[in-house]
Amino acid sequence: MKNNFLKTVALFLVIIAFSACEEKKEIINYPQTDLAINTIIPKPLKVIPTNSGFGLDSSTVIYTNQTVKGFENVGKYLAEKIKHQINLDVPVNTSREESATRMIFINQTDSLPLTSPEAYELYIKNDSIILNAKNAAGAFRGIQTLRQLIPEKSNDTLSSKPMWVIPSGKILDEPNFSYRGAMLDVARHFFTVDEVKKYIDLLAYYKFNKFHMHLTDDQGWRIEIKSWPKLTEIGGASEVGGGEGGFYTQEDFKALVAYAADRHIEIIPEVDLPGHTNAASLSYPFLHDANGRAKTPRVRTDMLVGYSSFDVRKDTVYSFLDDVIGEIAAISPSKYFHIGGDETFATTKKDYLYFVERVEAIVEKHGKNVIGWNEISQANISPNSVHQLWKEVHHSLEAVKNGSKIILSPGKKMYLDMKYDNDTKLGLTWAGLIPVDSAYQWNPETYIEELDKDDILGIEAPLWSETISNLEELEYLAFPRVIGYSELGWSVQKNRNWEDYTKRLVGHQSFLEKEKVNYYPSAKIPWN
Ligand code: NAG
Repeated sequence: MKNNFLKTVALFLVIIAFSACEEKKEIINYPQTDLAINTIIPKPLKVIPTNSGFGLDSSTVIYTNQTVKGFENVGKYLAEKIKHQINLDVPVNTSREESATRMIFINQTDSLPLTSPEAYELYIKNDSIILNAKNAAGAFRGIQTLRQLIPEKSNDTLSSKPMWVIPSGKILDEPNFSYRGAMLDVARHFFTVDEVKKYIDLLAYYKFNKFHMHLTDDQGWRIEIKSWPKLTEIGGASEVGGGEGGFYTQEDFKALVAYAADRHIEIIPEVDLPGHTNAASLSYPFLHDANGRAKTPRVRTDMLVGYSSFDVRKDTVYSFLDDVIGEIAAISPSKYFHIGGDETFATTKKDYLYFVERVEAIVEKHGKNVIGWNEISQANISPNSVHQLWKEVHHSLEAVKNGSKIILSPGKKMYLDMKYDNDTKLGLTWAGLIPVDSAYQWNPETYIEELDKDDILGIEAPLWSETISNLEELEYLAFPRVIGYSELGWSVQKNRNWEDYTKRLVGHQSFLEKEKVNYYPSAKIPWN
């Protein structure tokens, strides 16, 4: 209470101090720019234009609330991106300099007329920009909107210094879904820390908040487990096509978690079990189910699925998993741990159900909730476990009956590894072709008729990597479809429309080019 009062007084004094200098400001007649004609993706909830502009120039200063956790970092991130975008230095949190006439305030407030913790409110006026958010995550989403409003070119006729004119008005915004994810398969092909960071950075620009890492599969084990070193020594040494593979040390993984967290993105680790485990069984043969249908482990560089299984009746398998899950859980702040659970054709159904229930208990013992591919909902699991739909909708109905929430990743709509069209050189086709318009034109809220919106946590776009082995190829399959998914996750249905979306997407071409994103130049988008 007292704290809030002091904060209000401090803010008031700052405002008075700045208004006192009002007379020094140049009077600028901004050209009529219209905030209503913006290219913001994902589309904000509400945009109310006014008839002026804010001139971003070398006298602009960002003022952030230093006392609230994370706000100063949001200000610094904005300054860094402005520098990168238009090569303009904007100081953060400095005591006011004489030359500073324009302010960008990033404030914490508890009184937004919106409910999401990621909500924000952006006022663009001709002498200041005020971004209000309940917490740093909301402020971070808000600065992405602001970045998208900064024009590429300055107007050099308005004042003595170059000015980048941002149209004025008010934006009220919050996400439709709390879970907006992308997944990367780093097992079929390994992607370096820097490659993953670039993808995370791009996802942050589009307000994603989850990044799921598929860390293990038949062809590779990609995360260091100190108590079981052969997992990466042997299991990490190859990949699809016979390349040398690779793995993340625990330090690498922590660095990625921190990098994502700075962008208010949570990393969710996945260890795919009990199938998709050839690399683990190759490293430690006792894990392999030698008496069942599973194929004897060997280095696998092909793209087949469904032939491996752990021996789920052995207690040593569970002590191994206790170590693995324990080590990863200790360096992973997410409340979720993804246990895979898909395509266990080499495990009997009885064994599979028994296994999922035992592994769920291990995950919970390490303080996490399970996420699993849709098959896990056949087991008797806790309602806290989250179900990720990729294929069988009837499993999703079982999951909801059990009280679980759903993440939607339907293969035929959201698999970024599906080809755009028959000529696409990369990608697969088992779930169909996914051109840019069909990726965008569907409604997650009604995808499964029987479900209520409340049953759905959100959406996630998986990118399996059997056919991609570097960042250019990753970008080619992900962009621009993943930009459309950002809008499916963030924007309310009534604000979404393909015609309007394509017009806005065209406005992102220069961003993609500046960031050297190797996007697919879909003929359906009127690119310049
Ligand atoms: C599925 C597999 C996955 C594979 C992908 C390719 C899931 C949950 N499982 O067969 O291992 O990489 O499709 O599209 O998707």
